[in-house]
Parts: sequence; structure tokens; C-alpha cells
Amino acid sequence: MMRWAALCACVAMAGVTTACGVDRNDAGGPRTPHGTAPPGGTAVNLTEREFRITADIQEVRAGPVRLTAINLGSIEHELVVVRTDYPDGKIPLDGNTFSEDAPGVSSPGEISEYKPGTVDETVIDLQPGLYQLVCNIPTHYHNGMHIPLVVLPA
Ligand SMILES: [Cu+2]
Repeated sequence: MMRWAALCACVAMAGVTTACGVDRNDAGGPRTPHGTAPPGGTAVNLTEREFRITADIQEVRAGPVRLTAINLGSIEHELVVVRTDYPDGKIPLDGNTFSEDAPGVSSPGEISEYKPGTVDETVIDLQPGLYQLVCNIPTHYHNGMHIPLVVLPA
């Protein structure tokens, strides 16, 4: 019961993007499940489930970006940050996954596999460019677990 109550609170906050961002920057405020925005940086709150990724924003400024993901599915997922000019969902597959350092693809960081009903996060220094946030567990990418992210010049 406690776990689901916490999840609900988390989802409710993720739905209030602007308020959430303001709250995070309040000096001395309590640390929320979505973490604290790094100074001068940006935060993206994501949900993952079978087989979809959603994000509260899809454009950020270059610099340290905090990615916080909640797994609302029933199996493990991951969140790989991929820099690529391939359109969303169109990275060529090698079997059921793609190589994260194939030509035209690179990855500056990720949240590795994390369990259903949990939240995980990472801060990655992102350069301007076109990205996709993906789950590259076998079959998950081509089943729909990808979302574009644009990193604008700071
Ligand atoms: Cu997945």
C-alpha cells in the first residue's frame, strides 16, 4: 500500500510540470522523489511502461540535465540517452536491439535496468543536438519505448 501511495504522489507531481520545476528550485525545500534540479540545469521527468515512454518536456537547454524515470510497468526497463539524427523510433536494429555506438549513434549516459514500481535518476551533461530517450532491452525499442529529446544551445 505504501509503495502505491508514493507512486501516485509521484505521478501527480509529474503532471504539474511548471509547479514541480518551481518547487525544486526553492531554497532549502525538501528533496522530492523527482530530485533537485542541478544549478543552471534542467530536469526531465519520465514514465516508462510496456511499451511506452512519456516525458513532461521534450526540449531542454544544453548542460547538466537531470533525468528522473519512474517504472510504471510490470517488468524492468532502462532509459538510455542516445544522440542521433535518426528519426524517433527509426534507429536501425541489429536483431531485437541496436548498438549504442553504431555509426550515427552515440550514448552519453543512461539509467540502467531498474525494477517496476521504482524511481531512478541520473544527471548527464548534454551537448546541443537531437536525441532519443529509449529502452534498449531486447524488443522494447521497436515495440515503442522511445521518445525524442531536443537539446538547445545553452
Ligand atoms: Cu523497456
